[in-house]
Amino acid sequence: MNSTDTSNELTTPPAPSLSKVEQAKAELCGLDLEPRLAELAAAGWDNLDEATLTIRLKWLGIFFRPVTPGRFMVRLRLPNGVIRSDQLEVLADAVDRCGEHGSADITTRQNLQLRGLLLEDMPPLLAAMERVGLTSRQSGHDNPRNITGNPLAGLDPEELIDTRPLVEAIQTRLLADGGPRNLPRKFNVAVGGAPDSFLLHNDLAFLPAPHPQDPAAPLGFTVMVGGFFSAQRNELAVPLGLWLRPDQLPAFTLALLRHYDAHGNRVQRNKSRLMYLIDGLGLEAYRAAVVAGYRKLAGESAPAPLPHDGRHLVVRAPRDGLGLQAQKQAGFHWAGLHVPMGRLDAEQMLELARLARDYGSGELRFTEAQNVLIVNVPNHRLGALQAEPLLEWFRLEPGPLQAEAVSCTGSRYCSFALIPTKSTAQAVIDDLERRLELPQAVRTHWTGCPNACGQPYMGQIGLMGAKARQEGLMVEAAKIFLGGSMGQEPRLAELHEKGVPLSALSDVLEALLVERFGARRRTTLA
Ligand code: SRM
Ligand code: SF4
Repeated sequence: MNSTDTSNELTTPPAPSLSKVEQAKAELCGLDLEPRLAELAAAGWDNLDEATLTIRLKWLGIFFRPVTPGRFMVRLRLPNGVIRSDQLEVLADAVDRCGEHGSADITTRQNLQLRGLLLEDMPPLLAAMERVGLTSRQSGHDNPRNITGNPLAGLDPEELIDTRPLVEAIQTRLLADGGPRNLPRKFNVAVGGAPDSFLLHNDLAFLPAPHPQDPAAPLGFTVMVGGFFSAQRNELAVPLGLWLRPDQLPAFTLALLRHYDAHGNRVQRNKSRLMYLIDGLGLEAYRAAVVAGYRKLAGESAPAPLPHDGRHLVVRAPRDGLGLQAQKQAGFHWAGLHVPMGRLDAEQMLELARLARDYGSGELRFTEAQNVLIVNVPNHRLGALQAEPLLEWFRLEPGPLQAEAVSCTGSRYCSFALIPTKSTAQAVIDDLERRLELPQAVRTHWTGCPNACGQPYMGQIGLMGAKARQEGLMVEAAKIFLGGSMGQEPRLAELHEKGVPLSALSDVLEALLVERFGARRRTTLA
């Protein structure tokens, strides 16, 4: 090597190396494990290499849980939160076989997770799911996650656009050949179909909006991009400046994901979410690149996305959908049942399936507030439905704090958790409802760590697991965030208290609810 070569070597920076996760993904895609699943299960989970166990299996929706080694979790995909009784029964059967280990959680993405499964349970479960039209494919890790939509789609007297076929069509396009297999990071997509806002924390959100030039034309969508929560940074999505017809959504989503696939950050995982890419390119250059990709995918003769000012029809905080509510179809109601902390056991799943079949059309919906709706109940069946024993536990009219309490998984199953989120939330809320009378529901979002799966910044009150010092000892605690609003002017909640020991949480929240939310202390406890 001559002297010039040496100087070049010193001045040229080394090529950035791929993160460990990227290297594992590049070696083998988790989807390619599917035909070998029975063989892997027979070998025993503790003989799997670490990347397969903790990364690749998530492409099949199978999650190793370090907190319950050997007992896996399966995360489904339920587009728009829709599920049928026969599908729920298949899942209930799988949970039931897990005995005391089995349970299921309704997630903050209108989805379901099953717990307590052994690796050898997976091949028969995935086959049984496929027979009834369910999949868990690409529901975790660096994949497009369950796509959310209006839980009241098709029933809602205030509906603007039925999101179900759109969400289905986007999922079908993304999971088909040519869809993304190795994104730089997770990716969240949501489609709004009513005036309710709960959309802007997604990487890509479609919000109903009139045609920019022709008010008489059917509604379409304005495109919002870059929303996300993480331990490092939290953002609401911003207008991309484009308007799409409903039939353009699937190809547009795929084009945007192909661009993200090609240009997202694969070196620093904590700088990989879409907003970082948009920051790097600038919104205009990003928009031009995505439109070019879309036109290539859809064909130059297909109509182009239209320029748009980002104005939309999503103007108020989401309804909770609970109780008996009249559908747009005369003579029918939906029944919105409150599921405490979104947790279900096999028996409750079977009961829900039966109620949906006996009283409704056999269809149920999950909401992002982790509740369930039984839909298409004829008016003359409402009285009998209300008398069902399950409704004593899954109430139509829960208390004002229960109704809108959302909680992530917490330390019972999640190794990131700093507190047992669901049991803490349940105990504190029970306590506060005994102590206080509230003039209206207050939305609390509970999350076990800064990953923010329980969407703490979206709540009027957000709570996040933390540690605090109390009498010289480190104890479990919660940060408190206030002021989240999902109405016409969406706003993320801001930090109010940085570490309230859990033992003091009821007292601190009681004072907050009295001072800021009009709560009155009961003279005798309820
Ligand atoms: Fe989440 C990672 C649970 C919604 C942000 N999330 C995890 C893991 C997989 C961590 C792990 O391996 O243990 C958790 C699994 C625990 C378990 O056993 O259940 C987990 N996330 C959940 C669920 C189940 C919470 C719930 O109880 O509902 C939700 C599943 C939704 C689904 O059906 O797909 C869930 N996670 C969310 C949301 C909310 C949303 O999507 O509306 C967020 C914030 C929004 C976002 O993603 O921008 C969220 N989860 C995260 C993050 C932080 C992402 C980041 O960019 O840093 C992580 C950690 C990560 O990805 O590195 C994470
Ligand atoms: Fe686990 Fe943290 Fe997500 Fe809760 S917020 S599920 S503790 S990763």
